[in-house]
Amino acid sequence: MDERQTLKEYLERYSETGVSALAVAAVIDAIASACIQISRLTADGALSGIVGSACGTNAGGDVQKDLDIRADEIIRCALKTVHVAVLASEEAAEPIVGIPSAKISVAVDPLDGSSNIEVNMTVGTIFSIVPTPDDARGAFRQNGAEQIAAGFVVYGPQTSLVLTFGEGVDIFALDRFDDEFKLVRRGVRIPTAAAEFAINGSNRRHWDPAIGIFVDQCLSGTDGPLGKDFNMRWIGSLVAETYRILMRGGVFLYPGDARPGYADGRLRLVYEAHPIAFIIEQAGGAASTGRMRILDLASETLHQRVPLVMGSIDEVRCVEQLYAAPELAARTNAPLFAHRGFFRV
Ligand code: FDP
Repeated sequence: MDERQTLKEYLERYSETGVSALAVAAVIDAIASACIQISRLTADGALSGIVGSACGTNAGGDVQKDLDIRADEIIRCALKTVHVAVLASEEAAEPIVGIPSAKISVAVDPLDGSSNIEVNMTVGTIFSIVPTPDDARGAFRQNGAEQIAAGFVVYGPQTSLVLTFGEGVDIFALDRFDDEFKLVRRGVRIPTAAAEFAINGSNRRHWDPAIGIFVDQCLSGTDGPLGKDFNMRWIGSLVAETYRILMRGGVFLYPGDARPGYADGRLRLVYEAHPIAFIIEQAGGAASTGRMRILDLASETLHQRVPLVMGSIDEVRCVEQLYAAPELAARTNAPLFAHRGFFRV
């Protein structure tokens, strides 16, 4: 018999810690149920009518796929059953007001990585739970450090839920037989140093010098200033990259670049970078824009973008140092990289 703790049991225990904990637990339970439905749709694909076709454009200007829209409907429907003051979704231009007196508000990316749907690659759902301020309109203008809880679900070979309440990171796997999430990892820790990096290298010519230098340092391996050989991965799905980093370390970069509209990168602060940064820090990693800590940032607009560099602390700090003094790094490394750089600075 499987003795693993279920998510429901885990949330019951957490909800005993206070009145607001009860509300938070109810919200996570509702999101988890919605994610089980989304997991089924993702796994069934064309059999459930999901083909990954484009249906329009969302408020942030991204192409919306059929599963983006279905996932958004499922999450909204699930959250109607619990006490949420304001719900922000990547798929909605404006926040949706629920029960204004509710103590918590929720931001969600219903389906992250949706350009991967039609190629049968991992996608996911990201969520952030924040306290509702006196003026609920300010719910998503708080620093990321104010988050009460955050998590994401990856729909991969396994469906896994990653969760933090600000006291470490635990992981649950979906038991498809019982239709329940079960605890499989407690207190996940990211190695402080790692030798794997993830970046969309096709944007190389648009990057800031600091990013180009860092990537060249990784590519130069044991001959370079980082003194080790790096492996490279790019899945194009933030949730999948984050899960990999939680499992074995590494650094993920989606920097700002010179393409029109990409000055602050591609990822959204409120429902992508904030929750991912909270999780990464709680697992002992770091999350930064390259210039400052993500959790110290507050959003001015709901769909605001932000550069994101996150993962193993040593590599994130290395990028921050290059941003602090790019000319120094360029001077130190230029001769080496002029010869060996794959992506030349
Ligand atoms: P997507 O647009 O497919 O939803 O959240 C945005 C995101 O995916 C991330 O999951 C992913 O890391 C990134 O965009 C992929 O961007 P590129 O198209 O530049 O590869």
